[in-house]
Amino acid sequence: MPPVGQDRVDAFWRDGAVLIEGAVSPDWLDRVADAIERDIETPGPFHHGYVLPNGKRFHGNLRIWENDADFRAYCFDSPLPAMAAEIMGAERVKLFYDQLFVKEPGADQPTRWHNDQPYWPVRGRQVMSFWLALDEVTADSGRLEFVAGSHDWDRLFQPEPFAPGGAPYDRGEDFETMPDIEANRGDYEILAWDMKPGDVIAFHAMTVHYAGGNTRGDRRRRGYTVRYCGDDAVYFDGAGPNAGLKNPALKGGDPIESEQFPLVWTAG
Ligand SMILES: O=C(O)CCC(=O)C(=O)O
Repeated sequence: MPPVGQDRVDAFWRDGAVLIEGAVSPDWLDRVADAIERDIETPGPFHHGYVLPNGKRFHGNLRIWENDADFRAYCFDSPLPAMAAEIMGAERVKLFYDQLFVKEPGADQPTRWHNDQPYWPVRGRQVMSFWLALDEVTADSGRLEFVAGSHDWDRLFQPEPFAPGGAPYDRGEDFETMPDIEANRGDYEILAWDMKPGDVIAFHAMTVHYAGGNTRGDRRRRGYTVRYCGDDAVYFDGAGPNAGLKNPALKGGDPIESEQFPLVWTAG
């Protein structure tokens, strides 16, 4: 795997998101694809899938590396940890968690505009994700979109449920209401890339993003995201975060590093 390269690192820090084509080899893709089918068959405790009113299925799940050797190997041993170190400029890279987003053909519910960090019990600049495409991804199959530069807004938006009828999140004091980006797309610079299997998008935890629904009847849209933290990331124990991501072993301000958030890469 060649390094990410300075141009892409610069694009990440300028825009908050960058496409890395062909980042994941066919061997890793096969292992992840098989693991996804196992997860759909037998989801663990953090499953967050649902069936839409049109009968089509969205399968979501998180912290799945903890129960599957192939997801674990991808999070620990694939090129991703070194890529995260290069992008973040980190000396130590910690796995935060992994998450699956499978929009089956016709699962046309978009993923609402949001930024990730308010959903998470972590604060810091060195916090990022890699979204891996398992299928060809196009505008009509649930492509990801990003508001360029929004990672630098320094604004935390109130988490809202993604599932129709999902339980509300705690209201955080410093959380703002997300502006209606959908109705005012022209006011923003929006970045989006068609993807091929094996491409990844690297994006910052503060970048405002969205994904369309899968309106195609002939193609799945399987996305697998792995999230990493670097040197400055600390545990946050205030209001807002997803309960399934909290870690009782840590208290507010502790460096992100524990059994739940393991060290996966160090410099030198
Ligand atoms: O794949 C999707 O629909 C949403 C992905 C996303 O929001 C994420 O990985 O943070």
